Amino acid sequence: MAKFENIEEAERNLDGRGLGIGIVMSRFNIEASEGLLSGCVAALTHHGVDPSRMILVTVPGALEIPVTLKKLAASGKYDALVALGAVIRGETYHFEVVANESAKGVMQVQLETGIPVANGILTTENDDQAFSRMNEKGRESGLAAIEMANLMRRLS
Ligand code: INI
Repeated sequence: MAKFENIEEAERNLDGRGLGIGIVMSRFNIEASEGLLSGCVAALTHHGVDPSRMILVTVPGALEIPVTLKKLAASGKYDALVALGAVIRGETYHFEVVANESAKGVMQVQLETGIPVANGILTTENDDQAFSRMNEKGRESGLAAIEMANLMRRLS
């Protein structure tokens, strides 16, 4: 990124050492969720997050993710959280409800608690789209969690 003289910049920091990360994963559409999880955990460990500082909590569906995130945030043990799940239009007529409400809940948790939450809940038309995006989306979510955890520390 361009440097501007005389302006302090909070640079992107992807050093995961010393961070506690909580992952909440929906078991609905489990194959896609597990693909998300493997991309996410690979990114976290690659960037130095110690597996002993991670927790994985699974819930029945995406609508149960926000309240679980809120509980983890309240524990004070985690610097950032990750929400993982797949909401697939082909599977349900209330796709919009599940997709919109889970995203809204994730946003609400981070704003209410101040603990950043990376939103790795995929919303797709069908299984194939979910399978082709799951690895990269999981990876991006892990990186976002590390970056935001470090940014929150830097700005405190
Ligand atoms: N939950 C998901 O995580 N993905 C979906 O695609 C989905 N669909 O298709 O309905 C889904 N529904 C379940 C929902 O999240 C709750 O678990 C359920 O309504 C019970 O509260």
